Amino acid sequence: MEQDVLPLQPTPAAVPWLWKWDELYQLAAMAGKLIELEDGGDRRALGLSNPGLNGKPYATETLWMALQWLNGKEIAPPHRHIAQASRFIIQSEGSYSTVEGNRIFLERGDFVLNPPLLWHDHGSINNNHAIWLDALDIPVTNYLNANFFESHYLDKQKVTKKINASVLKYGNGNYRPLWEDPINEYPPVSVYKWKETLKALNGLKEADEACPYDDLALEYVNSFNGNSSMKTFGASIQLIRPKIHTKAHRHVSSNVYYIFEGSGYSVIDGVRFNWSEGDFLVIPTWAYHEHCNTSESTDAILFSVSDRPLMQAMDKYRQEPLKENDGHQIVHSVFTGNL
Ligand code: GTQ
Ligand code: FE2
Repeated sequence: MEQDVLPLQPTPAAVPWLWKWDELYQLAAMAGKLIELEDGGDRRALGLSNPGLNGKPYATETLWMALQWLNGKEIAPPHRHIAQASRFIIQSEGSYSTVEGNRIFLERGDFVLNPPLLWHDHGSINNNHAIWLDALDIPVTNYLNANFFESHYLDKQKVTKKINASVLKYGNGNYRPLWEDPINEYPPVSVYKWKETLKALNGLKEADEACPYDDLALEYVNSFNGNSSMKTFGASIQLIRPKIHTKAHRHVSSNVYYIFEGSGYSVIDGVRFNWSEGDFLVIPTWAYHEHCNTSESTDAILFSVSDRPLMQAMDKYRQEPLKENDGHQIVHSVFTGNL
């Protein structure tokens, strides 16, 4: 049988890659100066373009990841699409996202959901610019030829609910107003506040249990059904304690990391990637990977997005540990940014 048709194992075109924060920040800030947002649902988003994907602006075969820059007092006009969207907030003091009339103010570390076909616009009420990491399933949607996109006739939605309504109504997502039926499709609260996430991470630290491959990691879940937050991808927050060096494994799912705090390195298929706050890292599907927090005293906190929920839904997910060398790869080079 032709191996192009039935390869022995996954053969990702996406390559392991690291984008440094300083470079990305400069590009995004320059885009903020040079590019005006226009009507028609426009966004100022810098898509992370994996060098293995022939110039496509995709981070992996399945994930669109972009740095979105919003200037102070600016409005990114309303639109909607079938693509599932989410954002992790890198910087924001006074910026918001309005989803179906529900305006939520955002702070650093918040994880925000935008389920399919819900109208959304973003804005900032003061002079501060905002920077978000957008994660969408655009590559999957386009591969399936399933995309729909529509811009709104208004230049911003009317706010029809109280500010921060979904947070006020559902709290942390563990409670449901008794007069409402469960909404199982997507989590009822459209934001996971950083304050809650940090509390959960600190709790896990006390729990005396850890994962050999990730140290302490929590997936953002739909608390009404236990599933991942989105259907085609999920997101996690991970804390690697000082001096922890995890074991290597590989799985059928690709991951994109954002280094929220701390510094260390990951080894991906034998190449060492040194990272620090603000960097982005791609781990392609089926690549061996392990992580190390090099600090003696501070935690490393990593946000990541994974297409694992999609793989699992289609019964394609597999995972295996590295068996040799006590579960650690042999490092043969250090990533320099050259292909
Ligand atoms: O903020 O609505 O990075 O629709 C890509 C597509 C952001 C958004 C992106 C989008 C958005
Ligand atoms: Fe959008």
